[in-house]
Formats: sequence, structure tokens, C-alpha cells
Amino acid sequence: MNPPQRITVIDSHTGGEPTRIVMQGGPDLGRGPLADRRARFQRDHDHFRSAVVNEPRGSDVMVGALLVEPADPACAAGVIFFNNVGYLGMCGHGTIGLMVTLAHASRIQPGTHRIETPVGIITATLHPDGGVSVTNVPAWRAHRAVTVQVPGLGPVTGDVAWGGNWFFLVEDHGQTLDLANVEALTDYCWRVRQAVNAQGFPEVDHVELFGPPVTAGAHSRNFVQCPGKAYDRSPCGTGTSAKLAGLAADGKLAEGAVWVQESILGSTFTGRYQWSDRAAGRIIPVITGTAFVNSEATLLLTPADPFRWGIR
Ligand code: PYC
Repeated sequence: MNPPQRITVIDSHTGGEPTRIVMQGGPDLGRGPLADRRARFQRDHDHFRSAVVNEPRGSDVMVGALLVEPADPACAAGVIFFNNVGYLGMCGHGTIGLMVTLAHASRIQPGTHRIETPVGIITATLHPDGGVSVTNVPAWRAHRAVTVQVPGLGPVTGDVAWGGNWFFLVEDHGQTLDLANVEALTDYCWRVRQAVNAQGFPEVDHVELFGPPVTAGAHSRNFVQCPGKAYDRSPCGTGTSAKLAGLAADGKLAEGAVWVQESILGSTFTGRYQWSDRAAGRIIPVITGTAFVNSEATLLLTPADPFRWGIR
């Protein structure tokens, strides 16, 4: 019997959204820019992505992260995020989980650290109380008030914005943002995404709905559908960044002011921004949240197991 391949992981959750960090046993992607290494990951090792996050070891909601040597030696780590269907540019909840995981593994101390991602270098501060603030890549709204005709729903209007991933953000949707309504919200967002992609925005892979908050002190509640149809249990760091870009562009939130974004679960992130290029509507978002490590494990990929590469 051939021995199993062993992959060491640490799992955490950020506001309810899981992150599985691959600490050891990942593929060798070589050196160079992380965008190139992500392309290599996708081309040559996509089965590894599936083995780590898909059933039977994971689930549709699991976000994975492969730790790699950063190209820039000033960075504490390089990271490539992935999910049940592919790869993410950046991941806010995942970066908060990464920082708490690296601290748990005694690889970092409280303080500010540079982290390399396929879409740029970010900084993340691990606070002494365990909270994490992520200074994201620049965010901006690319298109305001785009109306798409959605089969079965009619016209839906939203903004197209970048916050480290591409989002379609909808305020006026007539949906109830409640956990009890997840099935209907999932169907609604999926239809909207197909229509948005068909209308010339194929890059949009997340749909984000907004509504009134429930938690005291929050400014808004959201429901975020991820590329593989699962919903984000956290308020979504890149989605909150995209939201901040719209608020900044509309003059609805001042530079440095606090925005508390609540998830469909009621977990919260605090967001603020600084202008990076006011004329171009570009902001630098800072997202703060907390994560908890909930498992250390070794995944075993047995050659005889027909599902060793996950259920795809
Ligand atoms: O927090 O940025 C985020 C995120 C993206 C997908 C799931 N979470």
C-alpha cells in the first residue's frame, strides 16, 4: 500500500466564515510574482485545491489559503486564496484568519506585517487583543447604477466595484436579509450574477445585497454570494471594501469615519478608508475583525481513495 500524502492545515473562522491555511504539504509553485504562481497553481495543481476545500474533507463554504514564500523579502508571508470552484484575488476574512493562525503557530507577534497576494501587497496588523486590521489593495467603483434585466426577476440595479475581487452591489432588491431566507437569497443572487455577466461584466463573481442592520451599532447588513454559490458567513472583507468605495464616491462616508458592516449571521467588520486617488475615486480600505483558530489537522490523501482529490 502506498502511504498517504500528508497536508498540514490550521482551520479558523472569521465571523463564522471558515479559512483553512495549508501550513505544509502544498505544491511547489516556484518563485516569482504571486499572480504567476496562482496561474501555475490553477494550471498544474487544481486537484490539490479541490482536495483541500471540497468534500469529503471540506465543504462549499470553505476558503483555503496556500502559504508561499513571498517574492518580496519584506513580506512576512505570501498567500494564495482559493475556494470550492477556483481562486480569489484577495480575501479579507481569510487574511484575518491567516494572521490569527500565524500567531497561533508562533510565526508572528502582534504588530504590522506585509502580506503578498496575487493582486498586490497588503498590510495586516495583529492587535494585542487578538483583533486584526487589514489595509487592503485599492478599491474603486467601476460603474454606478447599472441596470440588468434578470430573467424571472425583471430589472435589477447595482454598482460594479473592485475591493480585491469584483462585486455587483445591490441596495434595492426587495429581499429579506435573514438566515431563514438563505435559499431564496441564493437563487436571487445567482440569477443576478448570470445576468450581470451576460451584460458585459464577466469579471463579476460576487453579488452583494444590502439592507438595514439588526445589530446595535452596525450601519448595514449584507448577504454576499461567493463565486461557487456559497454565501459568506462573515461580512466579507473585499465586499466591505467595495462598499466603502461606493460610499466614498457618493460622499456618504468621510475619510477616516467608521462603517460597521454586519453579515447575514450578525457578525461584524469595522471599515474605514483613506483616499489613495480622489480624482480617480480610489480608496485604501482598512477592515478590522476577529478570528478564532478551531482546528489543527493533517489531511490524508490516500492513493487508493477515489475521492482523494475531493468531490468535484
Ligand atoms: O472576506 O473578502 C472576503 C471574502 C471573499 C470571499 C469570502 N470572503
